[in-house]
Amino acid sequence: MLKDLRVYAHACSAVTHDRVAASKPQHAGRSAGAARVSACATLLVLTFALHAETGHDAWLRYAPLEGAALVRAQSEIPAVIVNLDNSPLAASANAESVRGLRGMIGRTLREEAAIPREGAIVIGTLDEIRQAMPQWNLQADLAPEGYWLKSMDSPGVHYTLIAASDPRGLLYGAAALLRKAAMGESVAALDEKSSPYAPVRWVNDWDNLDGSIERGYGGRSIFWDKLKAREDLTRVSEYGRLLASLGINGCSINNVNANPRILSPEMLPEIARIAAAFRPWGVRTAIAIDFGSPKTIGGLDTFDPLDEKVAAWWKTTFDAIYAAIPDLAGVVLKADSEGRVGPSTYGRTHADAANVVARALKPHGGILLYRGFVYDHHMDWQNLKNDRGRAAWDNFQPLDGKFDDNVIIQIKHGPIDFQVREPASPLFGALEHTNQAIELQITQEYFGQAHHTVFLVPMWKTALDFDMHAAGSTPTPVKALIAGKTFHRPLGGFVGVSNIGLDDDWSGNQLSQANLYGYGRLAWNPDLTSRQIAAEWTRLTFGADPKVDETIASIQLSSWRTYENYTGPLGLQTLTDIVGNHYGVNVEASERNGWGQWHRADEKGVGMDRTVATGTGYIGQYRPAVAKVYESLQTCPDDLLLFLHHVPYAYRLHSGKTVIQYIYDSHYEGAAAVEQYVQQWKTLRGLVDERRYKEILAQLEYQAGQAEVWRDAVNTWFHRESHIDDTAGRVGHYPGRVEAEAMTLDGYAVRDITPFEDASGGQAVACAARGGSCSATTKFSGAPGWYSLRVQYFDQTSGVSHYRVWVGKQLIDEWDADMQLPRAIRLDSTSSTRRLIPGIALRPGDEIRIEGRPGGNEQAALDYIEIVK
Ligand code: GCV
Repeated sequence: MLKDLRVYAHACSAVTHDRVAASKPQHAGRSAGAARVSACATLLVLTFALHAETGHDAWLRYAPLEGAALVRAQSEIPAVIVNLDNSPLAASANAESVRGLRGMIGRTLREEAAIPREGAIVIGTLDEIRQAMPQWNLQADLAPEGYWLKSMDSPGVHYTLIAASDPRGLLYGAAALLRKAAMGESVAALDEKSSPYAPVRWVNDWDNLDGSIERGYGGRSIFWDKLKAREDLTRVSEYGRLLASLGINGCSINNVNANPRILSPEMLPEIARIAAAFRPWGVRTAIAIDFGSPKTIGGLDTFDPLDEKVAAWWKTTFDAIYAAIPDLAGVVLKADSEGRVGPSTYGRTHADAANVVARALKPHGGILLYRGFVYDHHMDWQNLKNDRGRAAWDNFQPLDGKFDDNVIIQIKHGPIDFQVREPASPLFGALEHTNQAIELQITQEYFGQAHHTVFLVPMWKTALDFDMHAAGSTPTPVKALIAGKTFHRPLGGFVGVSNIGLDDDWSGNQLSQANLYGYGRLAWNPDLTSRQIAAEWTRLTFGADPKVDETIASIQLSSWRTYENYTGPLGLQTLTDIVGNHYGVNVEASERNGWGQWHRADEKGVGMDRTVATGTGYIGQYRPAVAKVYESLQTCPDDLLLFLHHVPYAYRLHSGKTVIQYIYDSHYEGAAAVEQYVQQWKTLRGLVDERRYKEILAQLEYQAGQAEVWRDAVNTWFHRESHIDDTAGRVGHYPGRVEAEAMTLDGYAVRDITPFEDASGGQAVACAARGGSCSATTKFSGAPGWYSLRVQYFDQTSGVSHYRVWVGKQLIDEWDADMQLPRAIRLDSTSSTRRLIPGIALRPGDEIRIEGRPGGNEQAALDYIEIVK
């Protein structure tokens, strides 16, 4: 259908052109030609509307089915829909079904109040359906929030039941039916029961009350603006709809670095408005609170959790909140972490802190997610026994069994902080009498933010599937532990740190939506494979073309490894500026400070010794079966080697390669892989709507340049530190590269760059001529032929410089440095950006001149050019 329209639109555009050319001398009268032009214009508008996808609809586009899928769906979907349940959730399920099917099969189902004598989709709880149709004799035992999609044949009439044990299940059942239809599956003979893997399936949005978002890359907050809930909360209900389609049942609406003001009485109506926007979608609202609130908001002289006044204050406060929002899901609490106050102020334990809040929530059915992300960020880096990785276990394992039943310890998937490669946190295997949840970060804080494509599902699955050997010989993967299955806990589940904001595409990057989708699908069913999730997302988001599916899956499924390859392989962690923007390269930023993200690379070797024998003892926090594998160099997996061991650069991996050569090679492989993604994506031209095609292409092209920046920076650093050459001779040798500082400079001044690895040769050139321009010139001395020119320049946020490139007297390219890169203030790897100019005919002696005109406080800086075949 879309393809047909595209062809027709093309024909129209040809007609339109002819008409314009031919019609100049004519005047009045609506000729047949004009009418045709106008019909074409209408169609073009329609076509444009169909193609101008912003990403706002995400995976709920309900695009028209095509071909056999359409024919089948039209024959299988009945004309009527009946909703037997009068809850707002069932109303959403009903409305969404009508909306989705209208979009996909082009028919609007008739809504009727009772089950008709013709085929119908029937929405209702099991009890309601049994009551309406006792003769169906429906037998099923459905778990809370679970659903049953069931085809029922009464004589001559075919019904499709969306049955559930409760209204939330109806919502999830409707979403599942729509997903099936959108995937082109038959819905004629259904008998599918599904229930969530765990009761807690939340997102945490780190939104500040002023409308900014901590680690948010998709625009400003959909919830907050200027310390109030936004006037227009449409996006909140749209977000609720997206979340409901995945089975997410709770959302914490403010930053875990909580502004205490969230608990002040004037915020109650604001929270209530947000809760109302979410409610029809079965998403219960939660809030993040500050542990010092009894003092800062309550006016008490203490927030000691064992003080009765404090307990009473929490009780009164939550009684008032629940009076306004009876279905508040609960609370998230970050205490004694990264400067937040906590029980340590009074020498109390985390259990004391958690329980005093949990007891105030308990009468209302509320739960407390108490974050396990507690560590000392002022540790002595010179003490080789210190280890931030130990912190979660050290803080919480001794308290196992001391937490109330409505407390859940929310544990980041790895022991540090969402790094590109970490082992599963040992704490998962150490809590037998305490509820736990896994915290996964959907927002790509350490994963290139909105500028790099990294599909996180394979990484999350690695953690979820990891067997902690926590109960003898029974397999105890992390997913079973956090769902409470292993130790029969009443509560537990999944928390995802969300990646959405007000941007049209929600996440600042079309492909990053897949991470929210994947998180939600895993929270419902962690046994889904990464491939299944990628296929679903791609089909729902971009349509049914198999080439689109294969290409996007191939990019997505390799993207974590690719990103790891060009950032920090072998368990080094993301070698970014951990005290700055968490984006650009800064290999040493993690060292010589108290934050504890140390990799301990020096001239002799690299890696954190976390062994029991000689290191920090972290490995001993795992159960013996796991500890044994990690402790020994013989069995420790290469991917985690440098997270767990300190080894010399010449140490040989299981593959036989030395550590240093692996570092070099993986960076080249990673950068080459992104270059390949660009080529793969280009094959989708015409198969993906133009706007999203171009946006993704631009993003991948940028990422390819940035991956090279990473490659060169990390390799340069390790080369200089280790004094060991790359056996393939690449590191330090860049064919066709001409350093800006080696060019003939007019106005440009040479600058040393910090850290040195962030610019080629450790230097760049910057132009101080305000209002004027500078130039850097070189003479081409290679063989005549076609070349590509790469200009590596610096795009800071402090202004917009203009660049022009000349070959001899011919201007061959010009552009503005106007990207908004994350806190790109300095000349470093964050602002370092590549301009690719393909197809240039060069002859020996040609003069290549780059002219930079500074704009604002940006200095039109240049790192190098590369002239490549
Ligand atoms: C919300 C990391 C992030 C912080 C975040 C913290 C946390 O340190 O950089 O932005 O704070 O984790 O998870 O609490």
